Amino acid sequence: MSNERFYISTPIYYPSDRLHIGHAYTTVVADSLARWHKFAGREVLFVTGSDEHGQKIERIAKAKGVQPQEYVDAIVSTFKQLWKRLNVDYDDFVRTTEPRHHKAVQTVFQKIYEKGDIYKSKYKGWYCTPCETFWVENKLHEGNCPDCGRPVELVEEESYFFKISKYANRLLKHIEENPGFIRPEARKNEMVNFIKSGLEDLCVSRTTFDWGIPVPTNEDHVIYVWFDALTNYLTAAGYPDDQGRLAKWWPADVHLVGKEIMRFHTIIWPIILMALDLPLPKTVFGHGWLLFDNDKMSKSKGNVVDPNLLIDEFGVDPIRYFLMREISFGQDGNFSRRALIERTNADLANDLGNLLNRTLAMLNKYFDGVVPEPQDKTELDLEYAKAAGEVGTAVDDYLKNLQLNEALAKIWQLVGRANKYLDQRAPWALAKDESAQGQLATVMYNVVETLRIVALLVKSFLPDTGAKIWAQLGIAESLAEQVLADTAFGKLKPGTVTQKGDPIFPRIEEKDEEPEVEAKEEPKEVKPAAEEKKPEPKQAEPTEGLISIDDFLKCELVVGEVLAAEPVKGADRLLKLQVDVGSDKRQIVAGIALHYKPEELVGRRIIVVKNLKPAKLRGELSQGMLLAASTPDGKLELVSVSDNMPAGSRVK
Ligand code: ME8
Repeated sequence: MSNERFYISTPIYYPSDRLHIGHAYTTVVADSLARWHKFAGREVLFVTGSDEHGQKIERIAKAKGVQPQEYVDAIVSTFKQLWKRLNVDYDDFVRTTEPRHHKAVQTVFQKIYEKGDIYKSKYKGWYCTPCETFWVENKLHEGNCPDCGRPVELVEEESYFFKISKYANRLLKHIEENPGFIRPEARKNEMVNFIKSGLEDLCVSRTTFDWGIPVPTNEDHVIYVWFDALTNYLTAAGYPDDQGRLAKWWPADVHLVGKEIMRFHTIIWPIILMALDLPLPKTVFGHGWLLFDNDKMSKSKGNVVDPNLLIDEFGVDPIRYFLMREISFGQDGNFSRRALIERTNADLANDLGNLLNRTLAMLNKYFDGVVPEPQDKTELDLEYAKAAGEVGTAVDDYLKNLQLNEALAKIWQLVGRANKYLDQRAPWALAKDESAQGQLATVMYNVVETLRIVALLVKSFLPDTGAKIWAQLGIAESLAEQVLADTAFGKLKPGTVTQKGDPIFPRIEEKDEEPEVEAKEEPKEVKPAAEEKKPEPKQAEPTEGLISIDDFLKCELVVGEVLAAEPVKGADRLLKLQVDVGSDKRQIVAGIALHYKPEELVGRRIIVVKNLKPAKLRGELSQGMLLAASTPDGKLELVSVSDNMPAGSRVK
C-alpha cells in the first residue's frame, strides 16, 4: 500500500462463455478488499475487465456466425450484469477492445522492440487454444496441454519473440528480495522452480488469425493475447498518456488471480515491466480453485455453478459470505450447496441475524425500542466494550496482509461474544429486578452498540447486510459516510429510535425447527441431539432397509482434531468441543461428559459428521456430531484415528 493508496485487480476474464462461481469468487474477494480499504480511508483503484482477443474467441464467434466484436459485446454485457447483481463496485472495467488499451499494448510492444528485446524469427511448436499458451514438445503431457489436458495444435509461423530468458536472474533476485511479491508461499516455490528450470524466449505474435491488436510496424501480425491481456493493468493506470495517473497508481498493490495463471503474472508480466523499466506490482496473490466434487470447476468440464441461479435462490450476501469464509484463502475448496446452506444458517441466520432480532425485540420490550443511556457498569461490561471497540483495527491489520478468513473470523467472534454476553448478563432477569434497571440499560446499550460496529465491519463483505442492520438500528447518519474510526466503542447516540424489521437471514430448509428469533424470557431448553425425536421410519422398501452407496456418501465424515473441550454450564452430560475439521473450526456439543473428562479429549483425532444441520443444545451452537460406539449397558467410546491422520481427511 503506497501513501494510503490501494490498487487491486482481478484477471480480465475471457468472454468465451458466461462467467461461473469461480470468477465470482475472485471478483467478490477483490471487491470486499477494495470496499474495506475505502472504508479505512485509503484511495482505491479496483479494476476488472474482459480479455476479448485471441484465437479462441475468434473461433467461437465464427462458429456462431457472428463478428467477434458483436459476440464479445453481448457476453461482456452479461459480465457487467453479474457484477451489478453481486454488488461488485469496480472503479474501472478494461475491455481489451477499447482504443485506450490498443494504444497501451502497441506502445509496450514498440518500446520493447526498440530496446532490442523483441526480435523476429520463426516459431515451430505447440499451442493450446483454450489456454492461449505456447508449449515446447518436452513440456507436453502425453501429447496434451500440461495445464488443461486438452489437445494442442502444431503451429509453424513467422513470429516476434521476446527475450524473456535475459531477465531470468533479475527476476529471481527480485523474488528473493521481496518476500511479499508472490503469495502464498507455496506458489512462490513453484514459480522459482519453474524459472530455474530454464526460460525459453516467448513467442509474442501470431499470423494465422486476425482477432487481436496488430504489431505496430507489421500489420500481418497480431500481438499474442497474453501480452495484450497483461497490459490491461497499465491501461487502467493511465499508461501511456496520463503520466500523472500512472505515477499515482503504478505499481499496483495486488494482482489477485487464480493459481493456474500465476506463471503469466509472476514471470511474463514482471519481465515485460522490467523491459519497460517500470516497477513491479507489490503482490501477486494466487488463490486456490473452487472445486466441484474435488474437480476444478471449469466451463469445458461442464461442472460449473451459475452464480445467477444461486443468487435467485439464496440472495447475494449468503454467496459472498460463503465464498470468503468457507474457502481457505490461497487453498482449493469444495463448493457445495449443502455447505452454503449450513454456513448461511449457522453464521448468518443463527449468529448474526438472531443477535439483531433478539436484541431489538428486547429493546422494544424493555425500552420501547429507544437506545438507553448506559449507566451502572460491571467489570464484565467494561471488558466487553473494550474488546468490541478493538475489532476494527484488528480486521484492518488482517486485511492489509490479505488474511481474509482471519478477518471474517474476527468479526464473527465478536458476534459470538455479543450473543454470549447477552446470555451472561441475561437482560430478561435484570428486567425483573427494580434495582437492576441501570445495569439493564448498560447491557442493552452495549449490545445495540455492538450491532452498530458489526454493521460497519461487515458492510465491505456483505453490503446489503450492513445496510439492513443499519436501517433497523435507525441511525440517522449515512452508512456510506462512516469510516474505520467509527468502529470505536461508544459512538451510538442514546435516544436513537430503532426500527425492528423482519429477520435479515431467514433459515434455509429448516422448516421443521422454529427459528430462535424472538427475545427470550430465559434460555430455552433444547434437548441434546441424542434425545431428539427420530422421524418415523418409512414403509419398508423392497430392498428392506438397505441404503445405496450414494445415500451413505451424503454423510460427510471427516477426521477432526479436538482443540479444546469444556463442560456446558447446567448440563451434566454435555461437553462443548472446539474441533479442527480441516476446512474450518467447529463447535460441537456432545453428550459424552459422563464418559470423558475435557482434558482427556484435547489433541485427540475423532470422526465428525461434518454436514449435519447445526442445532442449539442448551443454548450452545453445535455444528456437527461425533461418532461413538455404545453398549446396551451404557459404556461409550469415541471412534478415533491415530495422530497421523490430518484433520479434514475424509472417512468413507
Ligand atoms: O485466464 N476457482 O481468463 P478466465 C477459482 N483471460 N477461481 C476461478 C475458477 C475456479 N474454479 N475458474 C476461474 C483468463 N476462476 C485470462 C486472464 S489476466 C491478464 C487474463 C477465476 O476467464 C480465477 O481468477 O479463464 C482464474 O484465474 C480466472 O477466473 C480465469 O479466468
